[in-house]
Amino acid sequence: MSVSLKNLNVLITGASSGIGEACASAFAREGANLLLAARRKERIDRLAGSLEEAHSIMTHSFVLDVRNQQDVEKAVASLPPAWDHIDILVNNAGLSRGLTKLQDGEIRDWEEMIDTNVKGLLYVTRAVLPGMVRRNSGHVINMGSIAGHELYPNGNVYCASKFAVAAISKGLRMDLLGTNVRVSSVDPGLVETEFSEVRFRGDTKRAAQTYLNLRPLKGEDVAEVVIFCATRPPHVDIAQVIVMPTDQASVNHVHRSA
Ligand code: NDP
Ligand code: 8X3
Repeated sequence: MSVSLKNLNVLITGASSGIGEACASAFAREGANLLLAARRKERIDRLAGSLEEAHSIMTHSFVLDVRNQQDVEKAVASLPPAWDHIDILVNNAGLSRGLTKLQDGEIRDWEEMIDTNVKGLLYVTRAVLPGMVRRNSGHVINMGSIAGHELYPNGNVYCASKFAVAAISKGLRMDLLGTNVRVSSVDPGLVETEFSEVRFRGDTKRAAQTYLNLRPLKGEDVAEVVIFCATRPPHVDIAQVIVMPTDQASVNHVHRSA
């Protein structure tokens, strides 16, 4: 039986686009109050306003670059009084940069992926988790990827960053054993978002090739899985979910209709 998310406080990183934005809408529909974080302020402000109006929930949006440890710590420590605790953390902020053989790789691309997908996720978790442990209640939902289970040519550092997320999720479950704090890893295959545009630095034509002639997942499909994890009864922890488009059998096997 599912449990209610009404009036729970949910922090979503990377809420300005794609899967994070879809998660925000899905949690809002469930009546949760939302802390929305990303770097693009206008987007999260707009999203916060529209979700507040549509669902009569509380929201607080704030600019956050998860790569900056001090900013992360300060942002979590200085939340307004109404947000004195976080019930659910959705560690979604992440990105890929480039698709290049390792021997030709751009060091700054590697740094950005590792700083965001691995270190950023750790910084946010480190800032939020002690409160959950203190209250003996909470749920960390990490956005992993099929790229954290399998490798594809030229995916090297992005895949490594998602393998790291898988390791962090598993390790966290061990470290939290004996508490009521849950950890889930939601690991999608191809989802059509701004992900590929970011990977190819605004080359929309190349980005579109990624999803050409197949039916990718939508952000909403992944958000539904996140909500499923979050609404299980307290004794149930969905540790890991791999969610793929029907047209994708592995990172290297995709069915394109033409
Ligand atoms: P989008 O590019 O649409 O969204 C990425 C989000 O991450 C944006 O809201 C962006 O916000 C935020 N973000 C990026 N860097 C930072 C940063 N330094 N600090 C704070 N926020 C940041 O892509 P997706 O929605 O697809 O990606 C979301 C997550 O899902 C990522 O972790 C990705 O690895 C993962 N994923 C994606 C898949 C896909 O096929 N699309 C498949 C499997 C997993 P802003 O730029 O405003 O800061
Ligand atoms: C994103 C999925 O296969 O494009 O994590 O790397 S993939």
